[in-house]
Amino acid sequence: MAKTSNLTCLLFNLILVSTPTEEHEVKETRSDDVSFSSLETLVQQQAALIQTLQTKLNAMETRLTVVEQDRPKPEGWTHFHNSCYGVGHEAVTWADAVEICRQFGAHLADVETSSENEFIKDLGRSRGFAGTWLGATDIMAEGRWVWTASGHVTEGHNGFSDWYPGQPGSHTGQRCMMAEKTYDYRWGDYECFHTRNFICEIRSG
Ligand SMILES: [Ca+2]
Repeated sequence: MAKTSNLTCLLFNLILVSTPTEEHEVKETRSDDVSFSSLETLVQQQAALIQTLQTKLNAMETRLTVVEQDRPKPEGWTHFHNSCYGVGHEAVTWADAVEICRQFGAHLADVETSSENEFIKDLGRSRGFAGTWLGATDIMAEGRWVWTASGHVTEGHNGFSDWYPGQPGSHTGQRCMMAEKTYDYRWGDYECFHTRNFICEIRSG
């Protein structure tokens, strides 16, 4: 009798262990609900944090613009429209010109309009420079000429471009833009190691 009772108990326990109960399934469902709820809360917190950071970034950019506009321009530089320009009176390589402009908080000049183009041409023309380096290069992607200051391509932006006919040429290694005297200061591409004068630019608005 005792053996029969023990066997019955054993079978009963086996059934309990091997058969998933409704209660067990409910517990799993509740666990999923909790996890999803936590994830949802986390996503909302992250979205709020991103919004806060974006607001702070916008405020910092506004303050930076104000500081840049208030910064006194270097002595001897010339205002024209929304920028001022410094003329490099020493002939240096394109890379040196980039670095010298950077030391003034400026960039090697980019040309965005025909009026700015004429102004920059005259800076070189009036001094009789053999050429002036400008701030465009295709060193990152051959044939794709980009103004380093803005990242815009030299053709198409503002609908303005002033390459001399046949320029930029197909010669490899000519990766830096120059306004050259023999082209009446229209644009040509040259090896960056040449030494030329240069024009720096600081945007003021
Ligand atoms: Ca410019």
